[in-house]
Amino acid sequence: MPATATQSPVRTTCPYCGVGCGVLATPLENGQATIAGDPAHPANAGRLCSKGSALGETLDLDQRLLHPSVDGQAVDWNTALDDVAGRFRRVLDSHGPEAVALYVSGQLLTEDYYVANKFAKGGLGTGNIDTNSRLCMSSSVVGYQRAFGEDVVPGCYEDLDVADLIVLVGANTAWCHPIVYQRIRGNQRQRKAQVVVIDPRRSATAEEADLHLPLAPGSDVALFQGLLAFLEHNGHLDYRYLEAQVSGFGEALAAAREQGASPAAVAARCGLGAEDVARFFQLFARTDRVVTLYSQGVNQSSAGSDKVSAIINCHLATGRLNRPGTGPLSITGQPNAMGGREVGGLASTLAAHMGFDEADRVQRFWGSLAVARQPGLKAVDLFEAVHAGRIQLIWIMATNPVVSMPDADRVREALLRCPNVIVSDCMANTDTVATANVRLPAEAWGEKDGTVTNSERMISRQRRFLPAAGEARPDWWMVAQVAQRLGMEGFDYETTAEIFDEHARLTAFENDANGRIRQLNLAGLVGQGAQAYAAMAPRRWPILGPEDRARPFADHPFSTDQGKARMQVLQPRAPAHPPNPDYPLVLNTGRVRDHWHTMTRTGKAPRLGGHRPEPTVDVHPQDARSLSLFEQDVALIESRWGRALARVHIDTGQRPGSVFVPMHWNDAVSSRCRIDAVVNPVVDPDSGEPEFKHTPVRVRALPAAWYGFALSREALAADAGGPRDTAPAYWVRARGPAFWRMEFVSIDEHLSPEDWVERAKVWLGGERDEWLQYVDARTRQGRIARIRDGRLVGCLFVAAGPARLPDRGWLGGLFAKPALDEADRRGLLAGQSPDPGADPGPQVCACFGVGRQAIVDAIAQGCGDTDAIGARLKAGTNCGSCLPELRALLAAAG
Ligand SMILES: Nc1nc2c(c(=O)[nH]1)N[C@H]1C(S)=C(S)[C@@H](COP(=O)(O)OP(=O)(O)OC[C@H]3O[C@@H](n4cnc5c(=O)[nH]c(N)nc54)[C@H](O)[C@@H]3O)O[C@H]1N2
Ligand SMILES: Nc1nc2c(c(=O)[nH]1)N[C@H]1C(S)=C(S)[C@@H](COP(=O)(O)OP(=O)(O)OC[C@H]3O[C@@H](n4cnc5c(=O)[nH]c(N)nc54)[C@H](O)[C@@H]3O)O[C@H]1N2
Ligand code: SF4
Ligand SMILES: [Mo]
Repeated sequence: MPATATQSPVRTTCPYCGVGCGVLATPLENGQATIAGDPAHPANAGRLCSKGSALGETLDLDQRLLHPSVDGQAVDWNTALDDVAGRFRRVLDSHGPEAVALYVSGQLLTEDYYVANKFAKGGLGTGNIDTNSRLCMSSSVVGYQRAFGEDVVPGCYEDLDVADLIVLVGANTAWCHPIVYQRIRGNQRQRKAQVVVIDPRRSATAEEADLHLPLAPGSDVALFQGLLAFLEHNGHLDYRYLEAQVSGFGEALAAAREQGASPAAVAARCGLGAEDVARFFQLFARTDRVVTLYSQGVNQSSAGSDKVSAIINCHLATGRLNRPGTGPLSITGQPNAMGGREVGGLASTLAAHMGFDEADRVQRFWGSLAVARQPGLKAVDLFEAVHAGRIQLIWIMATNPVVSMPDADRVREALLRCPNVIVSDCMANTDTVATANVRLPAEAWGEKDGTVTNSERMISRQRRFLPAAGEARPDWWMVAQVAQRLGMEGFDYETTAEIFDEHARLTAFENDANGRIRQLNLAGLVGQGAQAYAAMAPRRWPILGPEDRARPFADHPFSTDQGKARMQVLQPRAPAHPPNPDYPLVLNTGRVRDHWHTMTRTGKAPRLGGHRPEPTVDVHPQDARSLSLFEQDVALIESRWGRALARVHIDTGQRPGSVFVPMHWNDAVSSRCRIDAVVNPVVDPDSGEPEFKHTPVRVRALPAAWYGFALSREALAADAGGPRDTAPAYWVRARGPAFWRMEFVSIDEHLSPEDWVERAKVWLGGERDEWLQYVDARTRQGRIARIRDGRLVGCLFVAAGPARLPDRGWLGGLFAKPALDEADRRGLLAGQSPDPGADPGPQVCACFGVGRQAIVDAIAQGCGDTDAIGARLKAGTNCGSCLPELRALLAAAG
């Protein structure tokens, strides 16, 4: 019987990407909730992508961290907090404030973030608080500060609805910001806006662009400098705007001019076709309403800040910002990357968009606390200081650096060496939690309460709709408790409303002193009271009164000394570590559609496990040939820093010489698929943001002896030692509907099919159940199925080659059957679906579980567009995240 709702829907915000979609969550009797898009939220108007739609599947308590513990012993909160305070006291007394650090996250709420930042920079008096936004947004922060004198995103999503040209640079928006992408697509279809995608690989986003420029990795500065020179040479600059609003343009233009304005020369430098570059330059020159939206292909680079400046230069030189449909728009990754920037969570900023040169002002506001006077260490340097023992205590909150930092094995080593590692997380089994001395259970989404700011400066409420799990507590509460135990004043908060109010007051505090206005100003929310905070509708800052301003600089000077924006003098430079004979390929990394970061939450949702059940290394056919790599091989990817495994996928969308691997897989769900162990720790000199998109690597196939997979109703323990200790070299676990899935490859030639039967019994358990089994030593095949009361409970298949394995989709379907029939049993033994045509193939639509084959069939039967496919199969009709793939299948069918 379906569970019934216990109350009316709660308005909250999705905890994943920076689009910041509004969610209606309706709690159910059974502790779960139904999830729907909030039609009243301006960011999404009721839509949700695949990840947002599946939020209801992530709420169970499986793998939750429920109790505090110290050195592996469960303790009560008092003991845990006393212990943490004691550790701080000892390190502060013996080594001073520079020996302690916090490493926090854009997934904290603004209230958590404000308290953590105040604790570090005010209470402890150290700048050593950095955040995973260092890995994400810090190059954009530098770019905006350089240009505008303040970290302000000048535009908003509405600009994407009315622009005539949208340039997406280093952004796979279709997969990473799907609801914003749907707005872009809407404009492309209805208003015929042109979409240009600049990305070395043909991503899902690039597939649907009017023009795709697969530039050489890292050559963005050369491309945009070339564009600037072209615009000047052909008389497309807005000199009136430049004279009135911009400084430094003479030098900036001279530097661009040196690069030459000819599209052919620029194309040669960027590894592009001259005609494509000319088309892009002309489109940009001819179109007034241009938005350039960019993300990690720009930020995560040893030239990240310059890439941002090169884009902003082109907008300033043409006066294309601060008007509807124009502007440079960095899209933020995490739900509260912006909120973190607002409170000053980066080691390089102080608080409320004030720098360390304004420490006196912050000191006046924070009163008795001794405010830090120097910036702290940025993430990569911070973990290096932990490794070297200069930092003796680190408190990590809401981030998983053992998986997400570059040179990740060294980060793990640093944490294992550090005597005081405190981790607050809502999950128990992360690779970072495994290194902690003290584990603190944090409230998860649905339990916690506060605010987040999305990519367009819109502040929305995240509201509680579930009780806290176990003994979980809010992050701000833990920090405030420790601060109070250390005798710090100003941490006796009782509610998030109070904290938000203090943050709002700081943004307004002495704002406009000496004529310098900080655009981040929430004066209009100061003193609003708990009720108004509870009911707060989404608002976009600056918030000075009841009306919001969509464009902060439209009628105000920039936040620089003279009130003018500043163009930058730039010189293109090559990525820090070019490929070389030992490591001839470029490793590019990023995201897949249905997983979020280190998978601690999306890994729980059955419907999100089917789209990409394994990490792939995507290789161009040409490279695959020269490296003797074949589809479905398992490859070892090695760099000077480390190694990782992934399944080979041959992909014509790759740029030859580059391979792409997703960042999500980790040691909790796979064997050595943590790609960040391979990534070089090079950073941008100004922002400190790591070069995640460019590491020289070599790739070779594992000498596989056995390929196999297992499906089971119960969780599978791949690393459980089996007979003869035959743990496979490569394994990956994923969640499917009604079953767990594990894919594996073994390099052990001595194993026989019978050994696999033994192993299957260990993995699948249940000695007493009925077993179906078939082994053939000659053709090297093994098939085994466990059946209880006529139902399939688990199965395992092995073969000498990947093509000899049966389809997972058909087998997955058997788990849904109340009883197997004779044909099913014969199929299990034969390793083949009794009706091969019924094989659904890999999952495309996560919402309705529609496989590739059904879509291909529907197209063959006359469905000519996505609407027709939707009408027949429902695929693509809910969240729309699979629409690019549906269109690709339509295009492939011709
Ligand atoms: N599904 C999903 N969505 C997410 C997330 C997630 O984990 N999963 N995470 C969120 C977060 S925190 C973030 S930061 C965003 C990231 O969102 P995106 O930045 O859109 O995603 P990425 O896949 O990291 O990288 C984007 C593209 O940069 C390209 N690129 C690599 N090198 C270069 C280069 O030199 N120049 C150019 N122009 N492009 C290059 C890559 O090929 C890749 O397609 O996504 C957010 N949304
Ligand atoms: N190779 C490669 N590496 C990358 C990137 C890349 O493109 N390529 N991208 C980088 C980028 S842009 C980012 S943003 C990072 C993201 O990397 P991480 O921040 O390390 O990834 P998450 O999995 O989001 O980690 C969040 C953790 O916080 C926990 N958590 C969730 N909510 C809460 C909460 O409210 N409180 C607490 N205390 N814990 C919570 C989750 O269970 C999880 O363990 O990865 C970076 N690393
Ligand atoms: S686009 Fe998807 S992941 Fe991002 S906020 Fe909206 S629903 Fe959440
Ligand atoms: Mo990010």
